Amino acid sequence: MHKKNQTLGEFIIGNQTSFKYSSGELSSLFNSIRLAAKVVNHEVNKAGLVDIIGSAGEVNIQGESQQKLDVYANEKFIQTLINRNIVCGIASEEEDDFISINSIDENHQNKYVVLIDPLDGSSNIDVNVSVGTIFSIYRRVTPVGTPVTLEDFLQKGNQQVAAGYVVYGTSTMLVYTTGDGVNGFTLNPAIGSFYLSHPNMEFPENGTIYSVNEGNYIHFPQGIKNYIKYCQREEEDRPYTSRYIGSLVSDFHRNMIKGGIYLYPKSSLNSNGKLRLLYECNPMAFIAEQANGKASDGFIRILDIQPTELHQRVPFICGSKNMVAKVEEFMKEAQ
Ligand code: P6P
Repeated sequence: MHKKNQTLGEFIIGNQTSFKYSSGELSSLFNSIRLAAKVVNHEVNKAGLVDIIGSAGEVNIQGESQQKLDVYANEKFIQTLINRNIVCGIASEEEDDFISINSIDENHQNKYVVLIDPLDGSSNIDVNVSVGTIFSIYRRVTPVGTPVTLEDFLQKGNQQVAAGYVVYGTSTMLVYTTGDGVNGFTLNPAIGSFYLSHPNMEFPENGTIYSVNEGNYIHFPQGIKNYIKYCQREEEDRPYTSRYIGSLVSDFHRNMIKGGIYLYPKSSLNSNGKLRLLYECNPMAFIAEQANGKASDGFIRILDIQPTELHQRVPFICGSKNMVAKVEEFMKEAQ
């Protein structure tokens, strides 16, 4: 049930019954994410004014230099999640290992693990291009009352209880699912509230936008090369358009609204692609499927992949279901 101009808080309360776990816990989880999103949004929007642009001088486990806003966003999301006392563990792109969080009663009673990419697309920060936060939420699988373990984080994407992203673009939006469709909320910065602006978001089954870094073309598998040429074939009057922002959340968001496909395939440069399974591909795949879209590694469903490492990478093809199916056809033919 979606009422016009509903706030995010009202929406969460109004839809708690559709969340199969304790309603209060979901509200608390999303309240912490909502708060962190507002705080990070404030910093992102003034990045050009304050000396927080540029590397924090450190390098994260991915070997990428950490922009100060990366570090800031990471700290803000972790702190707000800890303060709500329902999370027993957090994994982040910016943290080498997962963080174990004890409950206030010190008896490890918290039930949820959260995995985040606190600021995806951060190389765009200092050129004023939109960036995003991605989050993925699971129930722990090890016994409550014991410290969280790596097993709690290495769950298949089809076990997620919620996932979402914040896109810091021309407006700031929070888009999420708890397994009952996808809804988008736009921040009114004047009063600091998110309002339901995009109820029941869905990928059109077909689209004409493809998003891929064609600079890597010669390194792609033959099936991907064949698909890109298929998109460009003029004799069949292909109305395709190439749009690649270099920020997954922004490309995904545009493709979900207009119809399109995002591809980050494996290549001779990256044997498993670049994107991380746990806190980029799985949450975006959950959202895609809940929005009538599709997400695969070119052969199998992203959400069925059994993770083996916290920061593992997978090839990622995601968007309008018929476009993803077409890529899988080309990959199969080229095998
Ligand atoms: P490339 C950003 O670093 C990111 O993880 C995604 O947001 C983005 O789509 C991709 O990498 C860009 O990578 O190699 O094309 O610059």
